[in-house]
Amino acid sequence: MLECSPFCLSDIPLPFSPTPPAPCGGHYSTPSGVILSPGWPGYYKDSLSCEWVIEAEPGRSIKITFDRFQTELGYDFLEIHDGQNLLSPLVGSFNGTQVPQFLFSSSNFLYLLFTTDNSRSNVGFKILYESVTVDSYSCLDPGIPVNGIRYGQDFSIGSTVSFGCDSGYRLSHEEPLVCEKNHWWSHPLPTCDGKSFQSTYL
Ligand SMILES: [Ca+2]
Repeated sequence: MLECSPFCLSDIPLPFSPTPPAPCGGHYSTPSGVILSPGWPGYYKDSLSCEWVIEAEPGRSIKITFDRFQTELGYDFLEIHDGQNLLSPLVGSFNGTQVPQFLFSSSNFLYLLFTTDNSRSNVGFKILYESVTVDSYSCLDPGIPVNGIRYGQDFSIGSTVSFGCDSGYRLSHEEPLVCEKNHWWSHPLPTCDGKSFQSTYL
């Protein structure tokens, strides 16, 4: 017989329910909102497979911003597809802490799939989304790297912007970003990496 002394934890009635933990997946169609990894603000569980679909009004796009992102590097992935389901083009498969500052859908749907393996967890993610209008002749503001600057203010199709870093920081890639016909930039926004990263090359 199971002995609980002085009492079993499960026997203690909660005076009221706290905020329920974030669900594994869902369909979101409000103009803006937040998607949290299941269990937030605690660690996510093992062996998850959670799907989210974000739907904006027809003719609009979805912008998502990564407010927090940390998963087990190499094993727990957030896949983002540019459309309604897993068959839509893959935007990226993110793990560890490497995510863009934000990204956009090219249609009014975005599909997210979070899969975790059977060991080791982390805090997961907090993603903000909003429905936005995309100008038919330009890309959206690509942002500016932390500790860096951007050269170029023209975001129209075919134009390029480039970046530099504050002294002591190194640009992660030098290629300028080109605004392509599909309203996407040709590369992700570079990062400005600090001195601690440089020392690994010396
Ligand atoms: Ca894991």
